[in-house]
Amino acid sequence: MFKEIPRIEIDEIVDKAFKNANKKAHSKKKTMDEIVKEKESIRVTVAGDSLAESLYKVVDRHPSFDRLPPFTRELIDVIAGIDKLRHNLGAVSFAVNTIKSLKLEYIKKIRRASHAQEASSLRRECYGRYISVVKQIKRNLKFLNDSREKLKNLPSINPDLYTIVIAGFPNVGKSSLLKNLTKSDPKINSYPFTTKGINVSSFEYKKRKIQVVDTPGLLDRELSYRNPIELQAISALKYLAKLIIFVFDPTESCGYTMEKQMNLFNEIYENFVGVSFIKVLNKTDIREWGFKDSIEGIEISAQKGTNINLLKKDIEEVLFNYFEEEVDYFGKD
Ligand SMILES: Nc1nc2c(ncn2[C@@H]2O[C@H](COP(=O)(O)OP(=O)(O)O)[C@@H](O)[C@H]2O)c(=O)[nH]1
Ligand SMILES: [Mg+2]
Repeated sequence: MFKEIPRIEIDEIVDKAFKNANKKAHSKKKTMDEIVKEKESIRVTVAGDSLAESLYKVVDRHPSFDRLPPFTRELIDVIAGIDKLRHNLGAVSFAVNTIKSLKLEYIKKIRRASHAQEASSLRRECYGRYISVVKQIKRNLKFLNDSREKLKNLPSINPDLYTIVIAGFPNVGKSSLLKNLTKSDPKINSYPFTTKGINVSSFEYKKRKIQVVDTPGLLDRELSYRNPIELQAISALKYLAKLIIFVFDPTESCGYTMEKQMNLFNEIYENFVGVSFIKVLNKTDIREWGFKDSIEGIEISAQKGTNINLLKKDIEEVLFNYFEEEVDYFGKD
């Protein structure tokens, strides 16, 4: 989405505008004064149009933030700040309008000029004012260039798909489970707010694509340790997640006690209201290491593939209920 937005270099757009203006400045008038006046008027017109167009493209190619899916909007807000984007786009819009009115103002002035020299000096004056308008929005353009760089690699999570999020402490087996559930290698997307990248994969359920994501750095630590950006990223997940599979490691070989794991589960459970949850106890293949199964959940081995089909059945039940309800809601006879 943000790849379509042009990067603006002020020198380039000014240069291009004035070159275009020179190229197009032809006149078939008879007298020298008339020829110069016509050429200068064309220069002012073409340069103004070219500048306004270059700048307008930046504004126009930004998405309409209000119409974005909430997940995407929240992400953009985390990464670039929607209020700031709006403010900077507003400044660029204003510059476009200023250039357009300068153009009209100088076309009139040049028409009224009494001789060639006056027309040329008016044109130079107009160019000077064009440049100063563009320079005034230098910082706004820099902000937009920078945010474009940050946003153009927005991960390819599709907010319109039913999404399952895998949560749990590091090393409990989330990535292993993701691979096993989807039987394909997850795409790893980098996210500006985690250093680790988000894994995205999918499987099919009754011809529907179900998206599964593993979010290292987000749902793998207590919320109380989070900085505001991470918290906002987590809140973005609330718009995305329909089902959370929480992975426990009852062997505690991940390095976290079951008590800690239970606390994290409770925290996430309380925060994701209206989301379905499935609890999974992983690493049953090394049960002999000690296995604290005081918690109810589906006992699996993500590594060996044990009981993945049981887990799938539970997932399908959640999916079934969700899509049945959706059909009811939209009024199937
Ligand atoms: N024995 C055993 N090891 C597992 C199982 N699932 C994951 N692991 C191991 O646990 C470690 C962490 O797994 P990973 O999937 O990367 O966990 P994540 O950090 O939660 O994504 C790796 O060394 C895996 O090989 C399992 O079912 N059994
Ligand atoms: Mg992982």
